[in-house]
Amino acid sequence: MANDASAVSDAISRNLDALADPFTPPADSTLWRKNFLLGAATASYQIEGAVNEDGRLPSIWDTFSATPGKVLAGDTGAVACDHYHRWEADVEMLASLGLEGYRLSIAWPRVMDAAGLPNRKGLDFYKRLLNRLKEKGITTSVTLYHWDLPQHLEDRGGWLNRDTAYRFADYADLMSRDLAGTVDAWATLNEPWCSAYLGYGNGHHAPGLANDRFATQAMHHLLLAHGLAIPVLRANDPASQKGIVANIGRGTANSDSAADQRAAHLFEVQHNAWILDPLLKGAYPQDLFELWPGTEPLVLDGDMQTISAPLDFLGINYYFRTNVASDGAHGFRDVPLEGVERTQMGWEVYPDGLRDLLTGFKRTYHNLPPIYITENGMASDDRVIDGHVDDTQRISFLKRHLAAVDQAIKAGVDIRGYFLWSLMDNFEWAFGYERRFGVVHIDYSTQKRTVKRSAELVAKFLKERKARV
Ligand code: IFM
Repeated sequence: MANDASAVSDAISRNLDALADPFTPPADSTLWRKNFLLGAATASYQIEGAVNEDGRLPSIWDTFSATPGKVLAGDTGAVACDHYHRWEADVEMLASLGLEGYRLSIAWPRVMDAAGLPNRKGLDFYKRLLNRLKEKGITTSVTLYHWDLPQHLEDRGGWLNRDTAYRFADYADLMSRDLAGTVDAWATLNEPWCSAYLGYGNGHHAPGLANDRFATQAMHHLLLAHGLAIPVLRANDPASQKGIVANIGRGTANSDSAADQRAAHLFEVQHNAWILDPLLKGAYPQDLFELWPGTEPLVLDGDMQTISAPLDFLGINYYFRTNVASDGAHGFRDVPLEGVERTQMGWEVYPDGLRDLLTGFKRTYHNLPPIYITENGMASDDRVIDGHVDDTQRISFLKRHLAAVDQAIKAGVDIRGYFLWSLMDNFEWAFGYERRFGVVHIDYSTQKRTVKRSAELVAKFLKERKARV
């Protein structure tokens, strides 16, 4: 494995200077500022594998992916990128690419047993990983919950059970006591919209329940979990930044009609305001309950205050836009546009959506915290040919989205960094291994890592930026 790592870093250095460059940002881009953090992101269940090792308990994704018909081709995260065993080579690869930040998540079922006691072996894995990242000078951003809920908590109702929020605060307590000093930024949750809506609203993700009322209640408990964890993280690890990561979606109207304009507004209420309003305004958007009448969650006194505790940063994940029209009742329906550029996921490539949402949030939320783009990237059907992966569409995608970030910064939005999704190809949830989001290619039969051209170009830019006085 060590040889693997040095072969990868030798190849990176050999290739760097020789590359023609369709990626480097223009000279006036704010991305040349050295304090703009450029890194890559992953998540535990998507890369680690080793699901039965060192005392890790089952998660809802082990259960869900083992259920026939839930994941494309019956794929599971049992082995994934085998990162649990190959983490040293993977850190070496990150460092040789010159990536300045790494966003990872901790698998809750790996570090805590059903009685709430620490699992030392699991904790030590993250401790070794984070220490090594710090030794390499890489900024560490740790997400506590990227969807792998311990199955024993789901068996007691999962995010429909208010108690899960308190169990999450215990977990945050344990992690931040143990890992304090190795983490630069803690994010409580990744994309609560996906956990609540895909997990409990339409059932496309674990645990696979489908009921709008469940979705709003699960969201409330997720946000409560976040709000309960923030003061715990502050007390245990005062030097680090604390925040949360939200996925956001751009909705555009299919026509100028008032009904379609309203539909686009409702789309963004459902995707963005549902999460951002409680966090930043301390209230759910009432329009949400026009879309889903009768789904108001049970909210106890003080909850909204807990949820809207000040944040040090807001993580934003952005991928695509959705064009919508009125559904003729009180909602919206997708109207896919013809002739637009799409990715392997079928998602439209629409960088302006990122800029427009960010500048819109700055207008809407007067207390908008500093922002990190915690995920942005695309899937393509990448193949290794003669030892190379020429992921042209991704190079152009990244360049255009980074330009959108630059525009938002110039329009006054405080954006501090950007993490590519993802460092490496990985288990793309219900789509299994078919969809490749990495800037590093994984051959799942050999676990060979091949740095894609996009990663080489990012590395070249970072090297040039570093060399500037
Ligand atoms: O792979 C996911 C990630 O886990 C969460 N955000 C979106 C990515 C692409 O679908």
